[in-house]
Amino acid sequence: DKSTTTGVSITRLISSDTAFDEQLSKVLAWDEAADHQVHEVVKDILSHVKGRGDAAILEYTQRFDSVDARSMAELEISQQRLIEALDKVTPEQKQALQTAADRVRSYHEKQIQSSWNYTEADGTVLGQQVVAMDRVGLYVPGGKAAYPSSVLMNAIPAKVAGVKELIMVVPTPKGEVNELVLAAAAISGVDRVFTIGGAQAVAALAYGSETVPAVDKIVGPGNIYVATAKREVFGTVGIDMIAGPSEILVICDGKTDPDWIAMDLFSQAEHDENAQSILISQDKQYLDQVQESIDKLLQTMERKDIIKASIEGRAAFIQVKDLSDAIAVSNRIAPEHLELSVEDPDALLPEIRHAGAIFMGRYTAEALGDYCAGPNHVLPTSGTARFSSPLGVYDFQKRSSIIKFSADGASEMGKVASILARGEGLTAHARSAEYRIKDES
Ligand code: HSO
Ligand code: ZN
Repeated sequence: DKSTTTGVSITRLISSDTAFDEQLSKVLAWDEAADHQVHEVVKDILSHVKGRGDAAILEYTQRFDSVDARSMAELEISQQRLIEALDKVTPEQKQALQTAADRVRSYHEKQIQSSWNYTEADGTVLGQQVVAMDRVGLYVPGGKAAYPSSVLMNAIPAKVAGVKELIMVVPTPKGEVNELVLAAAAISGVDRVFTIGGAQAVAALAYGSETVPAVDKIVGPGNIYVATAKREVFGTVGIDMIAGPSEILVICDGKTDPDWIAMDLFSQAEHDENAQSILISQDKQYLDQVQESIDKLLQTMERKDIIKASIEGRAAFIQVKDLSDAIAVSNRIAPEHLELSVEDPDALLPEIRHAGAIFMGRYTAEALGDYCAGPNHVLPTSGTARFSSPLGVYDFQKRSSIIKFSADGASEMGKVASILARGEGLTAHARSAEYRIKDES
């Protein structure tokens, strides 16, 4: 059902309806257009960059971004230029970036994993050594989709993890640079920046060229060409998760100012037409009030066309029996962002099973988390919070197992390994282990 009391029409569901499950599945359904043509174009770009390096990157950048550089060197932004960006943004912007960066850094420092080991009675030592990746590439979209906040959210965890070299790529269509993006890169300690984008930038990072060093992992959001290229180079390099449209789910007990909730829903809706905003409440009248706020506030929004398209296309208001029913529905959705706009969010928290980030209480707007609370804003979307986690320091660290046998340990375990190896028909394994078994005669 679409309720059209006024301007904006919003899908309404009731959790006790027999068809609810089916209706909810429809609301959540999200087809990522698997575009065959895009795939072909991307594969072509990847192979050209792999084969011809700088020359190909340069050609694509001239063609797609209308940048008339004659050498790759012209497409690198110096550290000096990054520092200058800090003076080109306003002092308030610089301060706000700095505050956000400090908070993001402090939060992520808590995520650092350490190496560990333990010693067995016979002196055998077992452990795990944690090491940062050597080199990471950060993709930053150009133009309107360029979020300086995303530079902080991707770059800072990598640097906190101890990544030695962080290489950022950002397209600059018609040569236009985004000073806030450069300022964010300066503040977060990005080591090198190239003004390249698209599949050709992903290829440059994955394969390396004369000028662009090959990285071990590529992170950061991008358009369909970038996402397709990242999928394609996965295996040669690591990649982060590929993000779907942003989502917010608000559970409200009906006592938060409806304007606040309407604006929280808008805050995701304004990202793009496919973003999803869901409101759950046990109070039908409250849902009506938020609908009224939406109709009233929409007219005042700069991005009202995007918001309207997102709300009409993908939003839903769900009426439930009570708060525990609300949690059950939310767990089924596994939202990227979950706001618990209720009196006692701590009482609900233990019941939450799946959500990228949980925003507790009426004061905690998702927008604060998007910019400066400290936790990462790169979060699992499209229900993937069932099995994945926010971007973090752990995504830039890897682990090696450590095994150090004492003579006694090797003798004891040699017997076990030998039996298992012979069972598998692997005689070299067995004899390798048996050499270390002590002669007990
Ligand atoms: N809400 C976005 C992150 C963001 N918001 C960047 C504003 N700028 C992630 O879902
Ligand atoms: Zn946002």
